[in-house]
Amino acid sequence: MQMDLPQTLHPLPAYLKDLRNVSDDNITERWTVALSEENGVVTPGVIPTTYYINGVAFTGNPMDYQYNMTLGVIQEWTINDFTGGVNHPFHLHVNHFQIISMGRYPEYLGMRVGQWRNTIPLINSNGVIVRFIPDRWSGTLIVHCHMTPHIDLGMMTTVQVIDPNSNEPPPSYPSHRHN
Ligand SMILES: [Cu+2]
Repeated sequence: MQMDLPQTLHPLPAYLKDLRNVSDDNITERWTVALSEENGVVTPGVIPTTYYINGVAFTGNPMDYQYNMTLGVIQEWTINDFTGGVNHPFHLHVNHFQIISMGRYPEYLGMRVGQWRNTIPLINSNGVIVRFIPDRWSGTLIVHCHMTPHIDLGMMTTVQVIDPNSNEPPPSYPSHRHN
């Protein structure tokens, strides 16, 4: 059997623009994420009983969100891992993100700056930076460590994507964790 192989790679979907060189002035929505355990106390050799995202162990209430995003607006998330160095594969639902900085490790498990992923390993890394544009879908989505036992210990949270053009009235959000 003979078949023609493609000579060029398929282009990225239009919504996956290269966001590496976007100037700071054009980034209006930023979120800093801190992963921690046992209220910031790391005890070597001791398995934590609680993990936190920005000081909160997931309550189970999807309305207990931590961050608002606007549909179609560039997001920049800086992720810092203050846990004891276990791999926490940080996972975002719905949208892929582009890796802007890998933090401590320039490359890890084949992941490197410029790639689009929906999960990035955090090995006690600080200053991991990702960017993405929430595309098409608005509503509540979850962000969590992809180690399932860590979700059970609290390492999950929810964020919101708000559609500024929606005719729906905005849901009544709790006011205490708006960014
Ligand atoms: Cu984890």
